Amino acid sequence: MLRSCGTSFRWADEAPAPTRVLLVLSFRGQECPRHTFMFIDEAKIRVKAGDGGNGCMAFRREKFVPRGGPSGGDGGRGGDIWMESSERHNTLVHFRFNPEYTAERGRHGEGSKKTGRDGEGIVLKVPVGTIVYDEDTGEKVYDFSHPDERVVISRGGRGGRGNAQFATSTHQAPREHEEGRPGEERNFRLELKLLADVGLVGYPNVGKSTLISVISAARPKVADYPFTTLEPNLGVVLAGDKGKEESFVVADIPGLIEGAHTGSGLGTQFLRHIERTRLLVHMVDVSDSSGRSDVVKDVDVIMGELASFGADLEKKPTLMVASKIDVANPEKLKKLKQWATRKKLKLYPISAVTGEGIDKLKYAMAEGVEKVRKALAASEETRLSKTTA
Ligand SMILES: Nc1nc2c(ncn2[C@@H]2O[C@H](COP(=O)(O)OP(=O)(O)OP(=O)(O)O)[C@@H](O)[C@H]2O)c(=O)[nH]1
Ligand SMILES: [Mg+2]
Repeated sequence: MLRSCGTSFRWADEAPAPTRVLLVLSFRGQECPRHTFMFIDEAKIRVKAGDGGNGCMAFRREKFVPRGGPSGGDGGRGGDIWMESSERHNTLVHFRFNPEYTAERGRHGEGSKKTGRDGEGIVLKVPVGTIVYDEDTGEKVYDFSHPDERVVISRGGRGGRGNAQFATSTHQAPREHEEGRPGEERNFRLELKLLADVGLVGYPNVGKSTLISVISAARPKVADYPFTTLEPNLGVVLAGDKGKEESFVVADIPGLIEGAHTGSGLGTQFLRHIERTRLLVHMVDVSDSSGRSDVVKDVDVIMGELASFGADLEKKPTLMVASKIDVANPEKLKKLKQWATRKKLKLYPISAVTGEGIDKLKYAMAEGVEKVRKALAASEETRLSKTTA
């Protein structure tokens, strides 16, 4: 099953702190201003660590053991709440569906000096790059800059002592026992600078913004003229079965035209926003609305512009998409298919209007992102094992 999700981003000027001004913007139906910018994904969560179990008040009563003495056990500790950075996550979107977490409480102590079991802790996974703030004080709690970092963000309550603990030589039948301490309850704000995983490229008007608007909650302006998009738009896409969704970030950037690297159209300056993406989706309009007759030339022009940007963009893993197939010119579609077969590339024909091919493309994007993610993790592991050897 595929689902897209609702989300909003914060937009921030990239001026150095402390002059940095943060604005809260929902990108629904809004165009972002012309600045150098970054997108910030944000989530608020409430956590409650487990309460400690109560200490028990009991006395040993057994045949042949007169005055057996106090035997109340201690309560168990409440579970802690941890946060761990993970490379498998790259957005905070999972916290929007599940903003509250409560760890298990410790079991109460029992007679025969039995200590209660400790409560289970909870580990919340966050993407590398997440900064955690205490929502109530505004204080920065932690900055996850590396994978597999783990910190306690909320401590479980201590278990109360049972009456056995209060026995002394002069106080041999204590009735005192303690209640467990409550677990910490805290509110956090999580912030993550979003990097796009997938970049949409192609001529103006091929349907890039329309595609991002049907696969994510981003609502960029869509119109039937070139250069509708003047600034990149980001959208978070969820793909996979409910509860096990993978999320990834897609960037829709202004269209490219022949000579963009020399400044034609809006130039190639926006390509820097997709320099660090893991995958490109190259969209080719196969309808007659493009006004161009040769789809293969369209592909070559865009590839040429990507190559002249100089960041190896043309070598990135790329999914080829034939857009607007609901109004396709059959000749153009056939020609693009033949070209893709010759190049041993898979072509994804889609229509953002009828929805045809959209789910398939979404799965392919998720799969592509995951593949590159795994390859990067493997090469990082090899690098680390070499440096430690
Ligand atoms: N029939 C049809 N029209 C589409 C489809 N996708 C997009 N369009 C139309 O094509 C036009 C351009 O769509 P946009 O999404 O703005 O194109 P873009 O690639 O973002 O364009 P720029 O922002 O100018 O680069 C709009 O009028 C859309 O409604 C489609 O699948 N079928
Ligand atoms: Mg657009």
